[in-house]
Amino acid sequence: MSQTINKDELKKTIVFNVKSIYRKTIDEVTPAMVYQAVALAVKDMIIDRWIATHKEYDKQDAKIVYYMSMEFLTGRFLGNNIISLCEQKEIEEALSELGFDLNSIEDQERDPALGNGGLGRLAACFLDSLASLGYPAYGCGIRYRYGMFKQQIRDGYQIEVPDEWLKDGYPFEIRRAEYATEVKFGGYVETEWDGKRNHFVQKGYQSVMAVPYDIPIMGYGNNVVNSLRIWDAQPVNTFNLSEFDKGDYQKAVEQENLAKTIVEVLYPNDNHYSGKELRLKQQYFFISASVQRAIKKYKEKHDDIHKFYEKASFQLNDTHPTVAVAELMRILLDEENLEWDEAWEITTKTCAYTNHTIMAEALEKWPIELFSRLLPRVYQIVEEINRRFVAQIQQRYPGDNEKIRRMAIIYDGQVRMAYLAIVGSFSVNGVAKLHTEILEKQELRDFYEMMPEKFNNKTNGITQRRFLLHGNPLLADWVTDKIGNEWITDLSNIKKLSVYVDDEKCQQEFMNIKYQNKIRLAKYIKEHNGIDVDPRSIFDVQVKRLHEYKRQLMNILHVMYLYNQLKDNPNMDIVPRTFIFGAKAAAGYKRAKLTIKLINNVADVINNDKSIGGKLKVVFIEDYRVSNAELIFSAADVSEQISTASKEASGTGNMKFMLNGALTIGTMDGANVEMAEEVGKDNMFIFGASADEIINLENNGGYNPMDIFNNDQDIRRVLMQLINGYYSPQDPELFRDIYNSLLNTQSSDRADTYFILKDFRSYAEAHKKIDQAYRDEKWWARTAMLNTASAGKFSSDRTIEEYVRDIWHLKKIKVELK
Ligand code: NBG
Repeated sequence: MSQTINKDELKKTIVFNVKSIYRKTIDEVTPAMVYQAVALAVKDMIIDRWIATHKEYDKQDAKIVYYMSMEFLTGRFLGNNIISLCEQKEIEEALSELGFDLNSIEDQERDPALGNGGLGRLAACFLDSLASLGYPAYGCGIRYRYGMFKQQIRDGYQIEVPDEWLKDGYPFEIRRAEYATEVKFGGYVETEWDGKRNHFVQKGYQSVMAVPYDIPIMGYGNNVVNSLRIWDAQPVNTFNLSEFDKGDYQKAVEQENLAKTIVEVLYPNDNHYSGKELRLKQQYFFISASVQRAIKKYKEKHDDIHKFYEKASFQLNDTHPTVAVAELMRILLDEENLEWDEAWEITTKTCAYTNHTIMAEALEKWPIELFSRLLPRVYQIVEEINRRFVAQIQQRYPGDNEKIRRMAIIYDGQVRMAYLAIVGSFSVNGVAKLHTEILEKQELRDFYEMMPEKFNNKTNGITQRRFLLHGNPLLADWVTDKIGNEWITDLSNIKKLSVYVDDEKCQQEFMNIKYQNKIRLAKYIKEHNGIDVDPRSIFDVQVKRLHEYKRQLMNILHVMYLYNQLKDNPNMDIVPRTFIFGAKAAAGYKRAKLTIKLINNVADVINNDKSIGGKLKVVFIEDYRVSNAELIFSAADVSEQISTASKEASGTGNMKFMLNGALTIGTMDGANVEMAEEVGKDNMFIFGASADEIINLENNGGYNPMDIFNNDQDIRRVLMQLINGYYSPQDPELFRDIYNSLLNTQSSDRADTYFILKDFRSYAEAHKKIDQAYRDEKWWARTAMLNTASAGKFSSDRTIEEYVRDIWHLKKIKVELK
């Protein structure tokens, strides 16, 4: 196993791979074929390190964290792996000598898009940090055959196209059939008395085989390679059916269908649960397989199951994997034959839960009818957990039935997964200071009061290796040139840039890099949207999932307002601005999709209006995903983080922009609050109502958007343009729903649920300040650099160290290569 790569050998390997995979010579192949050949060559370089890492786990008898998540939004691996090997130059040269360009080869990779947004991307950043810091970890997830849909924009509307990421095979994964595990659904539970105790046996069930595929997660420059283990489903061999079931053809067919459908597709909802039966099946499927496997692995080396938690932590990424609490109990009770109290102690010392949202519609609740039918034994266990917990509540708060109503795991015919997670875990964390505070004081107040010791905060982070080193190579080189390369593995070093912020030459260099990146993005926009944008204009960007609370609508309404001003006064002195959007809407989220249509219609009108002299442009980037995100963050001047205060748990895009030297326009929400602590409020454009104000209005009323509509003629004009056909002449009613959402009290929703009109004026003011500030080139350059220099706290390495210190208590491993 050699540490360094020999360029000539590499060339030979690539040529050989092309031959053996495609029966072609290197001068006959397409870039997609070269990608496969290079990826396999890189996998060859990884494989010994991967094996060595797992040998080292065993040797150290290391504690492992199992990061359990329905979503891992990893983005492409080739580029990241090459960076982690620290052999970029060699590989680049080898390819170029073969007549290929590394960037365009990387472009051939389909993003593994096994996630929706923030939560899934966070999981991917965490895996990168765990490996780079040398901590033993598995990511446990699902190998969806179709990941997040591809978005096409046709006539301004979002169209969802299936994402066939596995079509040509995924070169980095390895099938581990030897670890296949059976997972059982449905049937009924029989109790068998053995003279001493009851045994619970699930009968008449359907089952599938869970077959794991491992994807290597390379640490940066340290030879550590962890695994992302994603489970595929296959039909069980019908020969395995019990005697009773043999010949049951119907059942065999059903089992086959179950296996086919269960991992078919990722639910495309972000911050919103769908309540679909198949979703619960997916959850139990990957959790049961992962928990069974973790126990088996432990038992290979240990015989005292009571100490399981000393060697394993399960981190539950939101409520989706919460069934792990009950599944671990089931295995300990039914298969390890422990007593309840023993099993409960182990479980509650193993599981830890991260809450990622306070949005009510995201908190999963399963009807007990469905839950108990699908998971009869697991349901029994949840009932018992609930019975004991309710008894505790009664003991602590005698006669307080309100408490039980508010806290019981099973209530009103539903299983409340967040409460199961809290009760079954030793740690409950929020993802930014403000968010954790809101959990403690508002959403989970009762639980915090009863078990404050469980609660803690872990402010999110991002990996600088993908979002600066890989995504912004020009800036990365410049930073290294100035302060050395320690920032790559310890981002707190980036603070050292502060000494250069007043240096005019550095300011120029910094802004010149930004300019180069803007040219790169402008080219991408031209190629993909056919729109010309001027890289000298301010690139003002909002990219994230489309959700009402994130308020893309407020952004576009403000663009409409600016456009009105320009139409009234074409000579108005404003710095040319390019408003860039990128966002997928959940397929069934009508208002979100209509907002996309609105953005595109506004874009159409504005971009084609010669009379405003190109002072405004609006671009909706199709199919926003990790790979184009890297281009976008590096090219942004202004970062839009404008959620209704209290609603965005943390945000992580905000950090990626900051690191790349964009200035934030934002509310005091999520991690924006901590960004302001780091860089100073004066170096951001903060606006809008505070979380306290919003929560107060929500609880006590007193907000009437109609007052604003009546009193503010600019706002009124913009809103009227939603319903007078200004942006939809063929169908003036098209945007009526959006108009109504802001003004009319419909059904249960309060009008303007997300306080857009309330914050509009202060938002517009903040934008005016941006316009002024941008004219002062030195101030802007200094502030942009200061943002980069102040982003040190927001590395996911820092976040992971905190999880390790407070929750997982892992030890670092070292992997030496011979
Ligand atoms: C999201 C929040 C974001 C946060 C990410 C990662 C869900 C349910 N929540 O604010 O909306 O940054 O989680 O923690 O996806």
